[in-house]
Amino acid sequence: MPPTITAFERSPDGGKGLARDTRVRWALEEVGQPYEVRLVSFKAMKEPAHLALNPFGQIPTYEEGDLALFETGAIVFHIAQTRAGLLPKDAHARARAIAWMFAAVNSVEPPILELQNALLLERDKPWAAERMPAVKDRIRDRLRQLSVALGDAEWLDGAFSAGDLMMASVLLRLRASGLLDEFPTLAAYVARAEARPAYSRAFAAQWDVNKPAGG
Ligand code: GTB
Repeated sequence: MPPTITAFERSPDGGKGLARDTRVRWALEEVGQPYEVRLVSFKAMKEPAHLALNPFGQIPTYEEGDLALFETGAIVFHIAQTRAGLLPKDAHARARAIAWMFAAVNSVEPPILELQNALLLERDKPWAAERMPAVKDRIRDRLRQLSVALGDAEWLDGAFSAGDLMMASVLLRLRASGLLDEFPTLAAYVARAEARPAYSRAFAAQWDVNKPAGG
């Protein structure tokens, strides 16, 4: 039986690939693993059957045999560990690729989420405009550091890895803000990641679910 993931029945981004099932689809596509998708509504996500898979009532989840996982970092790590193609064989290179996966979700994604919250949830607060420059500067600090680490390399540490997959997925969410374009080497890095055939297949699969009727 192929693994089954969950995704939004209707993603709030209308299929721009920003919901987190895209990174799991992408990892599965990179390793050539067919998968099934169970679409869930916001209501169903908070019901016991889904909470048994993800205690936070979120997507995506991953089920394979008697294994059930949540958290995209853990899911992509599991896929990368159990199939060839997303982690180097050399033990040290593998450990460094895993470090980049953690860096993506633990060091780079948090300030980006702060921006999303500021834009979506705090826009009408009296202090929103005053806070925004600090929120953006915290992202710029991380992007500056990341662009130094990347330098003029194609990927973060040798060949494309699960570390790049997670990092590019996190950075993609910044595009609409214009902040990514302030760092041309990172914008080019994300564009290279998006040009991978596996990413295109993952994007197309989620678009198929979310595209406007008749689109
Ligand atoms: N840390 C978890 C992980 O990495 O798996 C975070 C999972 C998560 O945030 N899931 C979101 C969710 O289920 C969907 S991706 N939210 C519903 C809820 O909490 O009730 C976040 C997301 C949602 C919408 C957009 N968008 O519209 O652009 C982008 C990203």
